[in-house]
Amino acid sequence: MQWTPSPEQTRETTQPQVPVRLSALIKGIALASSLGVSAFASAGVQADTWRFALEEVSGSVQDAYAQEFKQRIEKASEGDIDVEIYPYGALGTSSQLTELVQSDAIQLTFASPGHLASVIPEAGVFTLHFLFSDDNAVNEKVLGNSKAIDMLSEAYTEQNLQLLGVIPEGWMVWTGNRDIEKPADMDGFKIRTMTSPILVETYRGYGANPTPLPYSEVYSGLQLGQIDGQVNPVFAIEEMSFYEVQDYMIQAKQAQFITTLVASSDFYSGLDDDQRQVLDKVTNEMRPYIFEKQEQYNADRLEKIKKDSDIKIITLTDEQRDAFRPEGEKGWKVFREQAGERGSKILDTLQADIKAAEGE
Ligand code: 6CS
Repeated sequence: MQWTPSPEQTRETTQPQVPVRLSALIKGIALASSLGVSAFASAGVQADTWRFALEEVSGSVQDAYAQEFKQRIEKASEGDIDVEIYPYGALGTSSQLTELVQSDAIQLTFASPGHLASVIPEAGVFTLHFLFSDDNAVNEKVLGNSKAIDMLSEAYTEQNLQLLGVIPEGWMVWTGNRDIEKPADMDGFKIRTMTSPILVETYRGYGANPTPLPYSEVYSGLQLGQIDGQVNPVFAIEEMSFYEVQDYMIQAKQAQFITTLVASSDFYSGLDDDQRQVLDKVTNEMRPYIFEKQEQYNADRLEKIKKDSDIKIITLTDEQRDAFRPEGEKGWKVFREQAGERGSKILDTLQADIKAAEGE
């Protein structure tokens, strides 16, 4: 089938645009500071405009979150705050978006641990294989109230980031130009991963040949045969058209895709009390909304993929999944080494909380 890029995909694959726009935005802000005026004012933007950048395109789970967040914030603040949404491709790659928040050029972004763990290794806990419950409702409950999140929050603060939410977006699903049903099938498999070294080592543990790339380069990498496969939730496999250039989709429930919502610590602590309360209230209340939404998006997009393509969809049995566990859990050791004592505590706490929640 001929692939026609959507306007969002065209923008996000036009790589040169990213650094140009990024540097223009940063330069504008630096110039404003040197002139002693508010960067927002110089850009013609009110001080209560919150710029919110996404790591995903329009129509994604992150976009659904941002659109609802915008409505709720604008309503709760009675027009005091305007939220401007920048879909993936408008400002930069995942890592660049985090840098924009850290430097206060924008106020909010999603920072997925699959990339962010390069800077905050503790965040890599969310990318570990066979850690989370097979029942995603259990995971959502744990992520909403585990003490592990408070410990993680400290690590974010050290990088001038305020952790505002931990959001599951669905099971990570392998796609490939070959079937993967047993660990030996991973041998030499050139799989695109997000850029965190913990993820890279996890896939090396399976015997695969991991290739870290930005999200925007995955489609062309698959199409040109530079990589054999990739891993992402179903909604993303559909909206980024990966399924059109792959022969197999393998559901192994080895990991959840979990993202984090962040602001800069300076921005957060500089908010007046009313605005901070609005932000905290809205981010708390968004949890059930986005959990339901991601389930619906993943289910609907799976049906769309089945209808629109002849990709073979394979769901591994519990026995088949068990064969992957020992290799998959090699990543845990790498995580403990890279994330140190605090990281190990976060992992132990999460694991205990998941077990306890499964027993309830
Ligand atoms: O694979 C990635 O890089 C991206 N995947 C998703 C579903 N969201 C953002 C992330 O950067």
